[in-house]
Amino acid sequence: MNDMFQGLSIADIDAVVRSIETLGYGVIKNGLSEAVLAKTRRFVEDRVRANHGEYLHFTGAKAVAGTLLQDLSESKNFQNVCRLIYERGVSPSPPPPRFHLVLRCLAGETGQKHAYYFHFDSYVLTALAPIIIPTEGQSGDLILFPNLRRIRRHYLTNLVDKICLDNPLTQWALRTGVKMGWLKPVRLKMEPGNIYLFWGCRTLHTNEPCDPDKIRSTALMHYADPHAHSWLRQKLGRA
Ligand SMILES: O=C(O)CCC(=O)C(=O)O
Ligand SMILES: [Fe+2]
Repeated sequence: MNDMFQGLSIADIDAVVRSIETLGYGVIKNGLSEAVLAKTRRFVEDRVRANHGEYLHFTGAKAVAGTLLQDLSESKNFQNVCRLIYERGVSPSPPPPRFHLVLRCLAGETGQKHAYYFHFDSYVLTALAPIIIPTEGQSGDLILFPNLRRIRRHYLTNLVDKICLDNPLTQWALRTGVKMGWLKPVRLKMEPGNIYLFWGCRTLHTNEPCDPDKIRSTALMHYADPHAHSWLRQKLGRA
């Protein structure tokens, strides 16, 4: 069968899960072909140019059609890899391999506002494929404080965490701590072609800025929402 993603052996999957647990992230090296990267790069460059060189993001399968997010999310091999990582790392009963897809394009002055926003993802596993990473000036590294908390079983505890984190004072303290070197996150200089994986809902993370005249673009596949059926969340109508 013609699948754009090669898949991994069980030993490779185990190594990725071990790496996520110990280093805080795992890498699938050279999992993407240059052709698939090139068409996604073109997609990003065209859209950013049309947006006068400013920040953009695309969410959902329709919005990212024609990019590697479509190819990867439809790849049976990639779906299997995520399911197996989840099974080994979290529980033997993974949800169906459906992804929340986001393509981010940091650029221009507006791009600066989308850096240093520390957060936990709402999904368990985050797979990140860098599309364009600046090679000069600030590279916009991904920074991680891995596995800080457990998966929140209840949406309410997740919400309390969010309120504690999502305010100017906490964000300022984290940003300052990182810039001054008082806090020592894991820092990833990402390379297009690789796929980076981490427990998004357990790992406090953000990206650093890049220079305003450069594009930094990342494709994100978020897998397994632990609060998909939360009554409270539905009532509050929150993401
Ligand atoms: O673009 C990145 O490097 C990370 C983005 C991220 O964490 C997110 O969108 O949830
Ligand atoms: Fe995130």
